Amino acid sequence: MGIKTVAVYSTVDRNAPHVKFADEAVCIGEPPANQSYLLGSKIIEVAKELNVDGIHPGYGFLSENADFAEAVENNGLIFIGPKSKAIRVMGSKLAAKEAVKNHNIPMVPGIDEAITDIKKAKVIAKEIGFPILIKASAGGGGKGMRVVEQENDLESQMNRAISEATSAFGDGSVFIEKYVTSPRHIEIQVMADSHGNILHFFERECSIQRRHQKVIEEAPSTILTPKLREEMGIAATKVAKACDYLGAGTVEFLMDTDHKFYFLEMNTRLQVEHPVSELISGVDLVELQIRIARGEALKIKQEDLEIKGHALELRVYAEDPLNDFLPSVGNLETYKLPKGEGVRVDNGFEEGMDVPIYYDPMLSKLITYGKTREEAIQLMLKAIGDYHIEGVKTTLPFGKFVFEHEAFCTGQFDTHFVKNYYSPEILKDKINEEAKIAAIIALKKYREDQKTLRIPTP
Ligand code: MV4
Repeated sequence: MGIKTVAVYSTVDRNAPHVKFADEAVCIGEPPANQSYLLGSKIIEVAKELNVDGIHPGYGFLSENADFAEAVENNGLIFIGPKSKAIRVMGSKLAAKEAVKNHNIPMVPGIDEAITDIKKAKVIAKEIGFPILIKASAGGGGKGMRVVEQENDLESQMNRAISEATSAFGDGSVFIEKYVTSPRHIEIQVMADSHGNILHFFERECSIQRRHQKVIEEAPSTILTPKLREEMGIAATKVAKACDYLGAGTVEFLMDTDHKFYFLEMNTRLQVEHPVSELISGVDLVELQIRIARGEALKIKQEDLEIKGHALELRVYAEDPLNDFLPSVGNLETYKLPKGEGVRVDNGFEEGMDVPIYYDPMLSKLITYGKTREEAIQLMLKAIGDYHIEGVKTTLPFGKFVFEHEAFCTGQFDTHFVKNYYSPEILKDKINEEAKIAAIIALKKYREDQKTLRIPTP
């Protein structure tokens, strides 16, 4: 786009690719995020010093911090994202429910107020019907969430949820929803400009998660019909409208086994998994974010958008899938990326770099794009094989496990996939089985070579 860029970085990231790619780079502090990447006022200070026009908050860190967005606006800079008010509303699950409730958007049966009175909670739970789910209004990452199977457990679970929410978020508000037992996580990418236009860029399916951390995402979802897709797209657009949204956002839904969908929450940032939407729609979402932030109107019409092909994303983490996915930090002694048609790697590391302990240990996102889902899966398996990493353990073998799994390949999975199908033992057995095959092939090759070279055997 011809825009000059300034990167900010902490001392431990001084050699990171984003620092090299940027036209200028400024060190903003020490490695711990609260001494660098979370220092909003320091970042704004640097931006003003360098006459920056706008700040792209990325994902994570300050990207959904309403106070930061507001401070950026108040300092005469452009926050490339929604207005602070929309961030604030969607940051509270109860405020979000309140904002969308009169807009005819399907919601999980439940209440839209904080509840503290156990007697009232019992009445409501019986009305909704067990199992129910207690959720924290300020929640995220599953914190403060409690499934309750029967009335007897309600009081203790509610107290636990309240104390967990209080200590994690400083806000003990909890509410009750019907528990959808085997849902799929389907989210809609939306984009709103400052002229009243709102588009959606179809869905992403993110049901393959572990402990509320997404590992694999894809677009489109194998279970949406064109009719459901249109209904969910319209619902997502209504959510965006209800909070006067601007820029890129994601509206999350749960889909139950009867293919009924329910609005869950809205993420007011560009998400990690946005590349799969870019590939199937052919639109550069970051470019659109910047155009919208400049005040341009969306030129595309909803009718012009169509899904072409199928995209998959594997998050490559420096975590050990054989050891409870514990972070495996260290030096990237070997680090060779796969490449080729239909392969995209959004990467943050280079050979020889250390993986720092201070941040989420995501090394890259491995993304493949094919005409069909089968083609994208085959490209992914090939790309995993061509990705050479030594020095740290990664989620690549876990990805291979999923992309070869029948439940994944047939599209028959839900948010319990990892719990239902994965164990380190299965992966270990698979790795050993493959090592045995490799040894047999090596032996066969060795014997053939012996024949052609006519090496006399003693
Ligand atoms: C639910 C649910 C079932 N029923 N709500 C998890 C985090 C937060 N974003 C919402 N979550 C859930 N809400 C009702 N009423 C199940 C989950 C859930 C989940 C959702 C999407 C993807 C993975 C998940 C893993 C566990 C629980």
